[in-house]
Amino acid sequence: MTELKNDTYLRALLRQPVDYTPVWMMRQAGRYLPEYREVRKGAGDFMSVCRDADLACEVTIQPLRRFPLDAAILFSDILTIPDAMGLGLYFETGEGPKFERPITCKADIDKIGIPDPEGELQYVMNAVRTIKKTLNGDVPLIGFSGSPWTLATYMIEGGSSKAFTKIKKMMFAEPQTLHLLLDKLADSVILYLNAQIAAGAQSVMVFDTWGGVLSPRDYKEFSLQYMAKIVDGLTRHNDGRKVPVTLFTKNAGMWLEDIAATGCDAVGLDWTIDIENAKARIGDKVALQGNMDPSMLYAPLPRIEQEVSKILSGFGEGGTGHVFNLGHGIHPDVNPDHAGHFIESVHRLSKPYHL
Ligand code: 1CP
Repeated sequence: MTELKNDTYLRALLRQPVDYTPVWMMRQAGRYLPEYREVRKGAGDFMSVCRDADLACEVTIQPLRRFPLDAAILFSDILTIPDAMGLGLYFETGEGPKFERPITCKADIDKIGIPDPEGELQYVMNAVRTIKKTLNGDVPLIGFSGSPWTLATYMIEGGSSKAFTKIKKMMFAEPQTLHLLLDKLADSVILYLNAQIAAGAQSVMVFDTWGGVLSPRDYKEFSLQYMAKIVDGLTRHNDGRKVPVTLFTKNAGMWLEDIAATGCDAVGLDWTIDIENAKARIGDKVALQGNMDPSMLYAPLPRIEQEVSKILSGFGEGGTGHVFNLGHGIHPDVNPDHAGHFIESVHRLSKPYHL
């Protein structure tokens, strides 16, 4: 078993006693850090950082040099799987991710294979191995993937979307075709996450950024069903420890009971729900991750601290089973000192909840 100097994050996910509430930030490595922008400039573009294990490791560690974060997250992207399926990922400046060959019909789906994690995606596993070695047991390493539904939105829309008309057209006109794609993606995600676990990831998270654009029935059929399949297929013990799995669907406050029923260890919350309400509904089954509005980091420091304090008291008594986080990724124009104050506040203000 790899010795861990700080296992607070893993313990909280398993609802075991901890001394304080652990914290990490979604997108904690990224453009709000000048040292990240420097590395990306040197590498030329974002995917070149992902494909180079030493650079991916460097930017993963950067936020941990600045702040006493309780976990590191692999530096990569959810779109590595569609790219490995041959869709041709590229980034247009200021416009986000795009695909050269988006999915348009059943024939496109029949053509795509399930990527070999130690083949086309070996660069991701190499990054995991390098980061794990460099962390040297300081904090746990989080592996991640996109959910099948969220990956499918990018693959069918050809990039980011606001109205999701192309994927919804397929969903309502040809549901079986979309199911075929989602099933292939679920199988791919299972292999991919299990390979990250074998390479050293000590917990995994599934990002379902766009599940919240579905109706309750469609969410269950087209997103949650496939996340449940992933939870069932994951390696849940490795290296002498449990490997906790966190599911995060943005805008899913209405469906928390259904998410918790998948058998995941933790549910990620965005900021549109009170954590108190979430805890009352599913806190006896799973840990909760979240849930400060990322825009709160623009506020003056005392206001950030007040919000941290509100969320901690909302989670309340006992305190364990809570991993503090933002409700979504940190914005690129946030002052890093505000992020530092946020993290320090969580540690300081949470201690009384763990006596
Ligand atoms: O340098 C740059 O300009 C690239 C910006 C960037 C970064 C830093 C992208 C492109 N991806 C990433 C890294 C990333 N993406 C991580 C790294 C680990 C960390 O948290 O520090 C993670 C976990 C992701 C996950 C991701 N990528 C998600 C799910 C989580 C979320 O934020 O909702 C999604 C939807 C993506 C797609 C994507 N990749 C990049 C961008 C700008 C986007 C979003 C596009 C959109 O809004 O549709």
